Amino acid sequence: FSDSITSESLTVSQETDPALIEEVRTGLQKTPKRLSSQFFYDAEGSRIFAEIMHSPDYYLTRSEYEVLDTHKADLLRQFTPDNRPFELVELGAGDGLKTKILLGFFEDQKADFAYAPVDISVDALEGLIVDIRKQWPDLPLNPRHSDYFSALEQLSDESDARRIVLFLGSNIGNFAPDDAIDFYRQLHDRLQPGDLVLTGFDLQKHPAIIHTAYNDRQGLTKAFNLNLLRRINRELDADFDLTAFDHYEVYNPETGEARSYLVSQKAQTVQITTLEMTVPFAYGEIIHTEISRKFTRAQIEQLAQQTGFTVSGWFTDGKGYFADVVFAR
Ligand code: AVI
Repeated sequence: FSDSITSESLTVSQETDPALIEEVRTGLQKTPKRLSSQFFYDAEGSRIFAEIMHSPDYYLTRSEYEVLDTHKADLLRQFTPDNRPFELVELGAGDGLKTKILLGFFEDQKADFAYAPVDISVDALEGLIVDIRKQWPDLPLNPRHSDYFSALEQLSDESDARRIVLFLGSNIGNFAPDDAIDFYRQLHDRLQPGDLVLTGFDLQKHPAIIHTAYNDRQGLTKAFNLNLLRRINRELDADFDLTAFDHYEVYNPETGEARSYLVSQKAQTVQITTLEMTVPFAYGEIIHTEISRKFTRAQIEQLAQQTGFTVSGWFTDGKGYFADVVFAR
């Protein structure tokens, strides 16, 4: 199956991502220091994230699963108003856990569609393809190993299928607010009238519930955050002492942002041999690694309106924790 993955070959995962080199070089010279959560997803990071998705404190996956399962028939109706075939382009497909609910249902209903999973983790993509081929051998698959923006550039105008971009799992929450606007503007530019975007938004709720999701009792989020340093050690020949950094998360209900940090537990210096860099850390100094934004309905409607879309479907779980929202181009 590997030769059906377009854009980059599978061997890429063995080499250091040039974007990681740039991120480490510039991010660790900033005040405060920062490293983007985009780089969490090496093989180990993807494995830990899969565990997080199944963990009791991380409600997001369960909530979205419920939304998609409850509303799959409504979604299919939205996707096929006129029996035109459609292509589901899933940005950041991961292990496709939730998407499989839709794929299974659409297959049962004999819908005419293809599935194009896109992911920056080749390991996640590989696993997903094997899985899907096993469960639905006849489902047309167009996998792409790429980041979101390159995937958008590759959206072709050749097919007459309606494009339905899936951006599930609150991945949009990991974008800075301006980048989110920019992202939907780019989507709007690349899609045709009648195409749709289905986005999973984590909604604002009791702050304690959100706080616990990113401070889980099993320590999975801590391991996930620290794994970024392990990745830098391996790929850039650095000597971060993983026992000398801790995970810290804060949720601010005024901004709706959960922010994750790595905290230096002592004054220390880290060598990054490949970059010939020495990075000093004061006791208590942080590296900001992730934003996980939570939305209100008004903010989501405003996002659609600012970027040229109309909200054509709004689906939530029973508790109102999570919304999967259809934007129509
Ligand atoms: C992938 N993303 C939506 C997750 C989130 O909730 O922001 C990543 C994550 N970070 C910590 N736990 C999970």
